Amino acid sequence: MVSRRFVVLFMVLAMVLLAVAGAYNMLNRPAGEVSFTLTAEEFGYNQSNGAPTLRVKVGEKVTITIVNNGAETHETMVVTKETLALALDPTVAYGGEEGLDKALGHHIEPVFQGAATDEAEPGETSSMTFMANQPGNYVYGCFTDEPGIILHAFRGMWGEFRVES
Ligand SMILES: [Cu+2]
Repeated sequence: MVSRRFVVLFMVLAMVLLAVAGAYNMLNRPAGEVSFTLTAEEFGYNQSNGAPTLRVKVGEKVTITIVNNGAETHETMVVTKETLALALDPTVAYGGEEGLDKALGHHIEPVFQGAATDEAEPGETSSMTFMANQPGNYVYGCFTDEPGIILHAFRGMWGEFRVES
């Protein structure tokens, strides 16, 4: 009886220790490198699952790769939520890339240096690598347009990108 109680107590203690060690490890995870691979199609990323929220730690070197499984050209850029808000405004989105640049007052730019892929044609893969050196809540999205039509981001092709301190 006593020994069984001892075993149970020992197991509980071991679980508590493991949980504490796990939490410590997570909180103190050294900044390193992290990579994500997303499929791109009309009109979303990882469409069957919805665009995932990507989380990184400040200071990490981030690689995002898109695999274009769609029938149109796609890309990805990490931008501010303000830029996305403009892209989601129909009066802007229906003007395509040109309309967005006009609304921004300049050509669209990534929020981190290098945080944009080249355009990927159907069947192609394209990557970006950048340093996530500023904490905050950003978004990634496709800011190309269908010929003469609207921005892909407006069609739902975007997701959250969080840089946690
Ligand atoms: Cu696209």
